[in-house]
This record gives sequence, structure tokens and C-alpha cells, in this order.
Amino acid sequence: MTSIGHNTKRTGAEVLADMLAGYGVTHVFMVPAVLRRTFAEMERRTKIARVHCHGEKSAAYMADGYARASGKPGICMAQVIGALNIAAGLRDAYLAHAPVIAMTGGRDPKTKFRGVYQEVDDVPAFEPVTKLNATIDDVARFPDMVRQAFRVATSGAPGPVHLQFRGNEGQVDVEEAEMDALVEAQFAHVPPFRPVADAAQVKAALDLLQKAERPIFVAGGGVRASGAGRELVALAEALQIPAATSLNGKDSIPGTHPLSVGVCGSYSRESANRAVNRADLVCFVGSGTGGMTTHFWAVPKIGTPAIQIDIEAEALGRNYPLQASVLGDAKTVLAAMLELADKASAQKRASWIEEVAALRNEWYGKYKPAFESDAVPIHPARLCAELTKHVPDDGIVVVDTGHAGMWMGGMYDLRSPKQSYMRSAGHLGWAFPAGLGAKAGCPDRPVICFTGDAGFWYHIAEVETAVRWKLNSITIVNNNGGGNQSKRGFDRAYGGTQTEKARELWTYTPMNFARLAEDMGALGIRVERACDIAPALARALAADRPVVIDVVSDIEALAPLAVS
Ligand SMILES: Cc1ncc(C[n+]2csc(CCOP(=O)(O)OP(=O)(O)O)c2C)c(N)n1
Ligand SMILES: [Mg+2]
Repeated sequence: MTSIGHNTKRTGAEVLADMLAGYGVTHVFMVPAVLRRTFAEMERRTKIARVHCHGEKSAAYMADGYARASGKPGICMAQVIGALNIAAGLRDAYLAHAPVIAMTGGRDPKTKFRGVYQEVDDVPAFEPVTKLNATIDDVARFPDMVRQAFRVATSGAPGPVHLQFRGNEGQVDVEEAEMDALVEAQFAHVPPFRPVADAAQVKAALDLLQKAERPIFVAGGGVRASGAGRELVALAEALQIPAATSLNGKDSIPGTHPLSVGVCGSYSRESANRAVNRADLVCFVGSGTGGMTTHFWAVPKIGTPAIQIDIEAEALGRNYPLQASVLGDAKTVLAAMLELADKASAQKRASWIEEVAALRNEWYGKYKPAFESDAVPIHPARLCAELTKHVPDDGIVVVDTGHAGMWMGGMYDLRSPKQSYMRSAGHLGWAFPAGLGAKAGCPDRPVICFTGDAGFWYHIAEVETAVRWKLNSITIVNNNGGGNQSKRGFDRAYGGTQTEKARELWTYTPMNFARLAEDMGALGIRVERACDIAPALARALAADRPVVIDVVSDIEALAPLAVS
């Protein structure tokens, strides 16, 4: 923490700009005008990029992508009229436990309830999507409240924070008080602490794992937040325990690792669900054991013997009664288990490992024709297979929901522990702006976003932002001319097969997104044949510009549904 005691009168704007720089913030994402004086001070006093976007929701998604890619809190801002758009954008960060700090302008006690232009009481709307939802009415509160925001956003299971600054544009920042810019560097990133677990809890959980004949790990977002992938893989190898992951934890273990069975749950891989459902002990690590990861508690079935490792005590045993629970940081706990692990106990699992390998092979065999398909329009599974082969070793893959989440969650494999994977926690349209934020947070790594066309339409205007701010991500649009994850649902709604007219509920005008991207100043590449995917990606990786690769794919291709 910087020293306190040289108090001189300073404006809130000076203090906020210095604090953000002190916390290592490199970008803020916003729609003006909010905290105007603070932006002027940022220019004078810091190198922070003030990324001026086309909508508050996409600004929040950019901050979210920045946070999930870099582990540092992402900052987004809006004046009072844009506050609820920001709140909507925090919803995905809340569901995915991403440390995002939203700063908005808001009501002045002197004029509230008098019908101030553009004003409503925004604070309650932030309540369900934040860990801390606070108002700053007095400029002297900047140093403690901004510190509290970073502390809450990064601690335990991370999540969003909202700070509302007095004044529709947060004009409280022009006022002065005797204060210093205080920074607690510890809370500039996730995780701020690595709580060590009780030794008896660690031993009890390890004993169960070692005794089990068919144990399996289910690694969640807590493993990625803790940076515990290496420890997970090392423990899995030492004890010969296969590992499934949640969608949020997909980059905990490379898909090409022989002990990886894939993503389990709803947007999943068949081999993962089958393996989890054959296990005699499931060890959840950093997983909320929610409906998406467990296919609504059918994978594994409730009653399956389970143990759980989590940093939040309340998460332990929430959905599965536990035989052992361990409270602590995933990396620290897994490392402690590895130290105590009895490798000889792995022998009894040889037939389980064979069974799991057979499930993996069977799955790869089943989809081999799709992975190698030369069909025109392109089969999305082929697109996933091309990405498995050609995403660079240090690539960050950012994936939308809908079929994008299903295709990539199930069919794409990370090849290296240095690759990262981030996914929408359910909001269509999240991935493209999140990918821009990821590029801001990790400028030296290639960022490859995978989105459907409906997902891309949401925030397409941000192509212009990417060009203006040189946020050089690569966006692959799986362009099937419709929101075809909706197809099955409308078939059902029409009693089996929908009418031709029902397609107006989920299809769009055919579009060439490469051409639109070019018009906005990005590099656009249209791909109509599968053999052109790899060359397009190579060209995009060399371009050093924002790139949109528009892949024309088959509207009839539906992603496989989960098995349980
Ligand atoms: C904010 C939001 N609204 C609606 C949905 C419901 N939804 C899920 S997938 C989907 C269509 C996806 O279309 P597209 O991005 O083109 O992908 P495709 O399924 O065609 O591959 C919709 C509308 C959602 N997930 N999020
Ligand atoms: Mg589509």
C-alpha cells in the first residue's frame, strides 16, 4: 500500500486516475460522458487507454473479456442513462465469476425524486448481478471505496462490483478532499490470496480418491481462476484419474491429454458425460456444480459418491452430498494432495483408464467424418477440427453461446496448457466484445473469437471500435444465416415440424460479414470451402489488424445434444 500521511487537497479525479493506474489498469471501456474530469486526469497522469465503445453492454463485455483473459479486474463506465445497459452486461460476468468493476453516474441527494432528466434509481438493478453494489456521495470516500471494489471483485469466488458516483456523470470527481491515492497491489489480480486447507480435510479427500476404483475429476472455473491447471494434470497423472471439465473450466487440461474426457454437462462431449456417469467417485474442483455442468444434476446423478474442493465454504455440498469437502485455493489444495499422493494406488485403476480411453476413441471415431467433412456449406465440426489444429500454442479462444458454445465446448480441443478458453456463461453476443477485451488485456497473445451470426449481429458496431483502438482480435463467424440453435425448439412448439413461415422466427437475411468488416476498416475474409479455413486463419494471424473470418456454414447442421 502506498503511504498515507502526506495528505494534501486533491480532486477525486486525480485520486481515481492514480488509483486505477496503481492497480495496473491498462484499459477502461465506456460510453461517454461519465467521470469526465477523471478521463482528463488519466490522459495527464497515466497511460490508461480510454476505449470509447458503441454501447454500454459491449463495454461491460469488453471489461469482462479483459478480466477473464488477464486475471486483472476489468473496468467499464457509463453515465446515468447508460447505467442499466451496463448492469445487463454484468450478468455474464456474475454468472462466470469474472472480476468486473462498473462505475456509473447516479443520483444526487440534492435533486433525487424531482424528475431529473434521464434519471431513475439504478442501484436496485445492480443488486442481482454484483457482489458489492455501493454509492459514493462524498469525494473523500474515493480511496476506501475504490479499494473495497478491487478487494471484493477479486476475493474468494471473484465477481462484479458496481460503484455509483454522485451526479448523472459522476461529477463528484471534480470535488476535493484531503486524501491519497491508496493501492493494495494484492487485489490487482485474481487470486489475491491462496488459502491453505486444513490438513485433515486434504488427507480425507485424498484417501477417498486413492481408494476409489473409478474416480474422476470435474474441474470448474475455480481451477482457471486459481491457475491450477498444472497441479490438476499432475495429480491426475500421479493417481491415474481422468478429468472432465465444466465449460468454464475447459482450459484446465488440454483436450489432447490422454486423461482428458472433455466437457461434461449440457454443452458437452458424449465421452465426458459417459465417463462421469460411470465413475464411483466424482471430485469437483472449483465448480459450482450448477445445471450446465451437471446437465441439470443428471451427470453425475445425485447420490453418486462425491467430494469437493472450493474456495467458498457455501459452495461445498450445495448440490451433491459430500463424503469429504476441502475449503481452500485449488492450486494450493491440489499441490498439497500431490505431495502426499501414493502413486502405487494408481495400479488398481488400469481397467478404468482403459474404459475411459475406449470412450474417448469411440467418440473421436463417431465424429471423424464430420471433422474431415469437405461439405459445402461447411460443417461446423470441420471448423472446430481446423481450430484444434491451427490455434497457436499461446492462443486465447473466446466462444459465444448457442450452437457456438455447443460446437466448440464439445468438439474443439486445446492442445497446450498455454492456450486459454473463455466462454459466454449464457448471453448471446458476449464473445465478440469479450474477445476485444481479451486482446486489450493480453496484447501479446493471439485472440480467436468463435461466434454464430446471431451472436455477431448483437455488437457488430464494435468492429469500428476494434479498428480505432487496434484491438486486433480474430473473429470467426459461423455464418449459417440464422439462430439455428432455436430450430429444435420451434419444431417442438409446432408439434413436431415447424411450418415454413416459422423460419421467420429464427432466420436472417444472408449476409457477407467479411464485406461489412472491410467497410469498417478491418480485414474481412470470406470462407466458403473447408480447405480455405486454415489459410484464412494463417492470413489473419499475420495481419496485425482486427480480422473477421466469415465462414459460410450449413444451416441444417445441429450440434449433438447431451447424453445422460
Ligand atoms: C441474450 C440472449 N438472448 C437470447 C438467447 C437465446 N439464444 C440462444 S442461441 C440463440 C441463437 C444463436 O444463433 P447464432 O449465434 O447464429 O448461432 P447458431 O445457433 O446459429 O450457430 C438464441 C437466440 C441467449 N442465449 N442470450
Ligand atoms: Mg447462426
